[in-house]
Amino acid sequence: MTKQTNLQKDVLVLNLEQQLEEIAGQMFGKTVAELSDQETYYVILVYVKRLMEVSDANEGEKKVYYISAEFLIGKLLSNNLINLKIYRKLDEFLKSKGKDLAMIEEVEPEPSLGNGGLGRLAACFLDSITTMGFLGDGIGLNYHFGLFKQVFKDRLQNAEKNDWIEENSWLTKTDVTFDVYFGDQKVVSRLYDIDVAGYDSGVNKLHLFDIETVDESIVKDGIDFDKEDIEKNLTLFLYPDDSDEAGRLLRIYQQYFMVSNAAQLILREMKEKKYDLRKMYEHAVIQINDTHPTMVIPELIRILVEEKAFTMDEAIEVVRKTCAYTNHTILAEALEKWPLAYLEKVVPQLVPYIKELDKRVAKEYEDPKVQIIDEDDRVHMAHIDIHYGFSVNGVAAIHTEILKDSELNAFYKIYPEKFNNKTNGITFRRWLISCNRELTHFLADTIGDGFKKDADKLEKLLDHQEDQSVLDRLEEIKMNRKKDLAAYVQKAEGITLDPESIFDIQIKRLHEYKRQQMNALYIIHKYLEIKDGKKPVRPLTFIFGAKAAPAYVIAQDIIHLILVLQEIINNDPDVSPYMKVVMVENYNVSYAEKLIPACDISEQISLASKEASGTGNMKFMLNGAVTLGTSDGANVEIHELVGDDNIYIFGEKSEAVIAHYEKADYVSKDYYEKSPVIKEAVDFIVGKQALAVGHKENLERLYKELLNKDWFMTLLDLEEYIAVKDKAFADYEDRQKWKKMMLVNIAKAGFFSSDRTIAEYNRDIWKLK
Ligand code: GLS
Repeated sequence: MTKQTNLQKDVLVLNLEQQLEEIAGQMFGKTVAELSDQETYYVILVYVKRLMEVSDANEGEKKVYYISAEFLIGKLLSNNLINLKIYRKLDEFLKSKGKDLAMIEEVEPEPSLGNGGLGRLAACFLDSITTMGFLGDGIGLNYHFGLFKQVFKDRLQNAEKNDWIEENSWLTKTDVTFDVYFGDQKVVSRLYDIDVAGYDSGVNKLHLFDIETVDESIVKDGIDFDKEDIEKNLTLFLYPDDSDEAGRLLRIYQQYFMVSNAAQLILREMKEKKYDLRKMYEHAVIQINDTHPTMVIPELIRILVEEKAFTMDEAIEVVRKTCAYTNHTILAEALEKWPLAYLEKVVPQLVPYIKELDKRVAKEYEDPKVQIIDEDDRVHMAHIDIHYGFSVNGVAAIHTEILKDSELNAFYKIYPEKFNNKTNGITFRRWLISCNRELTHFLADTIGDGFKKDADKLEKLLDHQEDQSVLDRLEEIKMNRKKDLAAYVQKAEGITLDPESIFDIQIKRLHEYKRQQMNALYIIHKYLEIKDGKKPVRPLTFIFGAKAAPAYVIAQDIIHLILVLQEIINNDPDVSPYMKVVMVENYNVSYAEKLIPACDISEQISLASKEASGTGNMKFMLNGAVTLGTSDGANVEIHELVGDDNIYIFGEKSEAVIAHYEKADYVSKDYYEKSPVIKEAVDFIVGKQALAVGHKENLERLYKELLNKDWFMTLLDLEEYIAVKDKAFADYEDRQKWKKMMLVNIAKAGFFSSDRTIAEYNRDIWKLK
C-alpha cells in the first residue's frame, strides 16, 4: 500500500471533474450539468467512495475496536468532502454547472443508527481516531430502519420507520460472513463497511453487521413487526430507548449477534496478521461502549477456551487485559440487568461462562453490591465489565466522581486503579467546519486556521475581545444562521420565526431528568406574564427538538404539553408578537446542524447528578451560544473554562440532590403549595385553555406526575430557573457584553474537541502508537 495508492488518490482528486463526468455518463447517460440534485448526489457518492477506497489505511501494531450498539453518524457527504479536503474544489465545479452543493447535501438520507449522545459520541470518536492517525475501527449493527422517524399527529408523537438504505449508499457489502449461534439456531451474518475518512489523514472502517435473512416487509403499521422471528427482524430497528431499559429478548439477540461477530472479526484479524493470541492485548484493545457490548467478554473467553486450547484462567487473563469499559449513565434503570433465564434462552452456550465469572467474584468478595448474578438471578452487565476489564471510565469529571463516590463506590474500593475520567468531546469537523462554514472562515481569517488541527488554538480569539469589528462580525454571523434556520423552519414546520428575537433552544432526547417540562413551565409563566401586560423587551423564541421512547408514557405527555403550548401561544394575537414556541418534528443530527449555529441560549437544565456529560452543550458553546444550565455533567467543566461571567448556572448541586434521594425528603407538592408562581404554572397544564386544545388524559397524567412524584425534581429548581433565565434575557440587551460572552465561549471550546478526548483515551487506556 501507501506510496502508489496515495498517487492514485491524488490523480483522482486532480481529475475530479473528468471523473464526475464519467460517472454521470455511466450511471445516468447524462453530463453533470444535466443531472438532478438527486442524481448528482449519487454521482458524488460513487466518486467519494472510490477516493476513500484508494486512500491509505491507518496502520499500527495495535488496533482499537470500538464496539457500540449505536453509531449516530448522520449524513456523511459534507463531512467526507471536508476530511478529504475536496469540499471547495467540488463546490466550485458544481457551481460552474449551475448546481448548489448545499442543496445536494439535503438530498442525502440520514442514517439513524443511534438514539442520542451516546451514539453521536461514537461517531465523533471514529472521526477523531482516524484523524489522529490511529488504527481503529468501529463495530456495530446495520439497522435497516434505525431509530424511528417522529411524526406529530394530533399533537402527539407517532413513530414511523426511517428507511435510509438506498441502492447507492455509503455502505459497501463485503464478502465477510460469520456463523452466529443462538443455542442450536444458526444464523449467518454479513458484514457491511463504511469507510471513515480522517481530516487530512488516512482511513479506518465502521463495520456494520447484518443478517442475510432480514426481511423489511414484515414491518407493518408504523414500527410494528413480529418480535419472535429473529431471522427476519434481528437488524430491522435500533432499540428506541436512551438511558432506559426494558427486558426485551430481541435486544439480547441483537447484542449477542453484535459481539459474536465482533469476536470472530477480531480473532480473524489476529490470525491474518499472525499475532500470538496469548498476547492479544498487545495488538488489540476493545472499548466497550456502555454495557450493550458486554457479552463480548464471556464470548471471547468461551472461544479461547473451547476453540483455542486456553485454560479458563488464561482466557480470563488475556480478555481482561484487552477489554475496557465506558460508563455513560448513573440512572439505575439504565444499567442493564438481564434475567439469567433470558440469557439461557438466547445464548445458552454463554451461560456457563457467565456463571463461572460470577462464581469467581463471589468467592473473592462478599459484598452483594459487586456480584455479577444477584439474588433475583439477574445478570449485572456492568459488573462483568468492571471485574473482567482493565479500565472503567466516566465521561465527565463530575460523572466519574459520582461513580467513584456513590454509584460504583463498592467497585472503586476494590479497583481504584481501574477508574479514570475521559471528558467527552465533539468533532469540530462536523460541529463547526461543516455546520457553520461562515464562522469557520471568519475564525481562520482572524486567528489562522491552526485550530482545525489543534483546537486549543481557538484561544487566540481571546486576544480580540476588545476588537469591535470581530465582535460585530460574530453577531452578524449569528444573525445569518438565525435567518437560515428561520427559513428552514418556515419550510419544514410552517412556523414563522423572527431572527431578531432571542433563540432559546433545548434539543436532546426527551427524558424527565433532562427536564424539558421545567422549560415548558417557564414558558407558561412567561405566557401568563405577557397576558398580564408584562411584555419582554425583545421577542422570545423557544425551540425544542426531542424524540421520546415510544414506551415512555410521561415523555410523550411532555411532548404533548409543548405542542399544546405551541398551539395556544402562537395563535394568541396578544402574545405571539412577543413569544413563539416551536417543537421541530423528527429532530436528528441534520436538524441539529442547523439549530446549533443559530442558538443564542443553550438549555442544559438536567437535574444535577443525572446527565453524565452531555455533548450538545459543547456544540452550542463552540458555535457561540451561552449556556443556561445546572452544575451537571460537562456543564461543570464549561463553567470552569468560561468563568462565572460567561455562563448562567442555577439549581441545586449534585451533592444536595443525591442527599434528597438518600433521605427521600423531596416532596414536590410542598414546592407547589409554597410558591404561587409554581402553582399557577403547574395548574395551567390542566386549566381550561390547555384542555381546550390538548388531551385530558395526557395533560392530567403529567399534572399528577408533577404533583405526586416528580422523581427528577422539576419544582425544586423552577423558581431559580425563572429568575436566572430572565436575567439572561435581560443581559442579551447589553449587546456589547453578550458579544464578548459569545467570543469567550468559542475561544474556550477547544478543550471539548474529541481529538483531545481520544488523545487521552490513547494515553491512559489504548496505548496505540
Ligand atoms: C449518554 C448520557 O446520557 C450523556 O450525558 C452523555 O453525554 C452520552 C455520551 O457519553 O451518553 N448515556 C446514554 O445512555 N445516552 C447518552 O446520551
